[in-house]
Amino acid sequence: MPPQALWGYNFGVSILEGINSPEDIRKLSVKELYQLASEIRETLIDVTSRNGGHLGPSPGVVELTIALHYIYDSPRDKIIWDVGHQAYAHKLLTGRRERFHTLRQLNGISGFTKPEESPHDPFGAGHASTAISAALGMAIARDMMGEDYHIIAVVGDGALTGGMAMEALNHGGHLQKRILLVLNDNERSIAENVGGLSNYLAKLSANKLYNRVKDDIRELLNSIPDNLITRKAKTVAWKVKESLKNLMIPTVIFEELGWRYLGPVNGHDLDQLIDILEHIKYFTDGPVVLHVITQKGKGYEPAMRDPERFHGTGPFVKESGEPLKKPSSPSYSEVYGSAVLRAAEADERVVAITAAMCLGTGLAGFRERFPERLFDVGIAEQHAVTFSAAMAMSGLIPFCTIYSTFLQRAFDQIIHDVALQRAPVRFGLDRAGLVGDDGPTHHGSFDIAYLRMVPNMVVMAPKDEDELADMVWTMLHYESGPISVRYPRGSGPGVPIKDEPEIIPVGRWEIVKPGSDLAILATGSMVYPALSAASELEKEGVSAEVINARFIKPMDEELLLALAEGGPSLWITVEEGVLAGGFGSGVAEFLEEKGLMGKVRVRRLGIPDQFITHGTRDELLRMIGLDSQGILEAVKETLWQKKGARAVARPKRRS
Ligand SMILES: Cc1ncc(C[n+]2csc(CCOP(=O)(O)OP(=O)(O)O)c2C)c(N)n1
Repeated sequence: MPPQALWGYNFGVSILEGINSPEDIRKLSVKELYQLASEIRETLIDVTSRNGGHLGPSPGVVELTIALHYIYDSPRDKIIWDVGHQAYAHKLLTGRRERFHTLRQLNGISGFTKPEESPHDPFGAGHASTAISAALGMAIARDMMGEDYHIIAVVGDGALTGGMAMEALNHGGHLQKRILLVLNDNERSIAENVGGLSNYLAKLSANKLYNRVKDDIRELLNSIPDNLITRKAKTVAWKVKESLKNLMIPTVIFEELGWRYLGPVNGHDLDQLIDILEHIKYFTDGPVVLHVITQKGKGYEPAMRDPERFHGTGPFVKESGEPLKKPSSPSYSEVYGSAVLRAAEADERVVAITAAMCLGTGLAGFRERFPERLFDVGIAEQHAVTFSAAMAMSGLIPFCTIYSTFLQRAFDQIIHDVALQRAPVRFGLDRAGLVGDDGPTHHGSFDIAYLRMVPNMVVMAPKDEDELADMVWTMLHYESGPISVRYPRGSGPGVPIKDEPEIIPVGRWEIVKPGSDLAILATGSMVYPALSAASELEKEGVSAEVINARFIKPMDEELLLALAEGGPSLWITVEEGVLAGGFGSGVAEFLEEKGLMGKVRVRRLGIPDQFITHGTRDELLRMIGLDSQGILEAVKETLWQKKGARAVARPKRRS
């Protein structure tokens, strides 16, 4: 019976509710496993419709997840999910069912795999293309320590475009360790997958002759009762099938690299999956690739229709798939995307580069308008940066647009290929600061620190949408070297955007509110909360100057000197980035260099030296004191501590 026909199968009682660990799955019949799959899908749709999340990746691998847990013995055997965004079914089956409704919420379970959450998550993830390296490292440890367990890495065809995955494939062929790489091929990254490799995978899965012969052999084997066929005969049949494959598919890249290639198999057909996984578990040694074909969003019509939008979604109406709340103002990503599009209209040398995040970075409009000038390089941030550097060195104007957290991957390329040769790459760092429910793997906490230390680099952060548009315009016209702008996730204060953008003089700050008792030097997303704190202080008779430190590098030294010489002697710096090596550190370094340390007391506010959990952006900002109330309290506390400061009410500590 084809699996689709079984989806509606219902035995009247919930099977999922009886699954407390993978052991419970092994007690079920295949028919019951299909019902389990359908219940899991319902739960995934239900919870993500309320909490948001990755609805696309997880429904696509429901049968695969069930089959893996049916055959392998987790947590003894290690299942490593690349990215970890497709592991929702895995979470449901590994003791996290009762907490699943807390997915991605503060104090709830994470949207990614996380060892501290469960022994069934042997390796944490969030960034792509790490699973094969992790599996190989684990295999070496297993063998050196004389242990015996199976290691399975589940990697998407998108993640396979990442350099790390390629490096590990190469190394894995050399090491010849027993690991299984399940290649989950849904022909998509977030958008359609790109490149020669994805074309090649499509050819592999479309090899009709091979697939037919393979299915015939399988059917033949299955038609013989188990008591009439020995394991040995089954193995011989498998070998015949393998030899046929090698005849019909001239070069299987994986095999050339030293991996045994099996598949492709239908990833929604539990019988087939169980059959082949069993074979792999008992009859193969060394590195094996199992090519599994799945459909993204399987079972949820809106996600199958628009997998790009549902890859990662906010809460939505279950029946229609429509977003639950429509933002009242355009997101920073959209503002950035429109500004880059405007730059492209003004100058035909402008090109945009994305590493598999076209929609997320607001470049979908650019893709539509100038498809030949938009380069999606796949999940390949390092390549994206060096590729952009060469474009810049050769006369183009590249806007290399990458989430802050993923640009971490390309740190050396930024230094070696961009900054060292002053290549005028324009960097757009989306989702800089806390991203909210995706949590610590995705927070853009480090970019101020990792960019401001690089010589020749300009680092900007806008206070609002209009300033972001001006900054993109400034980037278009800046040719002396690399220049970057960081902006947060979601919407800003919602200010109107001028018809004509303006160039901002590089290194020039802005005094947004004058004051005499203290100065708040805020950057980017922290300027408006600093202004609110300042107006509260005003009510208590404290006059705070608020400075929009829109250039983190170079800083406005003229303004800083004037402030140190004639302004208030208490400075509060505020940034949505790590304190270590951040903007506040830059201010302190400046004072030290100029011998002004004795004149000014600096208190730095920012992300403390710890990984911040998941939750809504507002909750997290509040938690670490980066909202207006937190700034207000920090100012009062500092004033209260400062010898000789004017009397202010002692701040109450927030729990
Ligand atoms: C280094 C890095 N860059 C970008 C991303 C954002 N991202 C998350 S999932 C994904 C697509 C992954 O595609 P694939 O591996 O095929 O898995 P699928 O979502 O199709 O199941 C991308 C680009 C990431 N997690 N890590």
